[in-house]
Amino acid sequence: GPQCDLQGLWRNELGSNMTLWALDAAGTFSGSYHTAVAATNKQILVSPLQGAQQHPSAKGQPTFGFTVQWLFADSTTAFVGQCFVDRRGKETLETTWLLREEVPSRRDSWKATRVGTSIFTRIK
Ligand code: B9F
Repeated sequence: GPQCDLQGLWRNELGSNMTLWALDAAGTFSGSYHTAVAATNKQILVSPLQGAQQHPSAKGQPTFGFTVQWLFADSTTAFVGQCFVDRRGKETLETTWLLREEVPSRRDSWKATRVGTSIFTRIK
């Protein structure tokens, strides 16, 4: 079947946009993330991401992971997912994310992680 290509411009159900750059030979990649939501009064800044795709050459619907280093918050989000491609060649990234917020003490660690799912479709 057709290959699923991570490189490009993607949008999720929240309206967040991300750009993924071409993979290197090892399957690692970088990109940028522009979140549409933040739950903070701070100004949203486009933030860098770093990731890796599994078996970068062979198979058609690879798994991948990436982390976003937010430039406006003391927090980190990690996404894992899989790139699916349908018979018409339409690509979808099915992901699950963990958002770790910086908390002042270990006693607050229990409330520091959010989890969710997100679906990205290609816009370019
Ligand atoms: O809102 C996050 C943040 C961390 C500490 C203050 C603000 C940073 C942006 C996260 C964006 C998330 C969503 N956007 C998206 O596209 S990543 C997963 C979702 N998908 C207050 C404390 C922790 C969160 C809000 Fe904060």
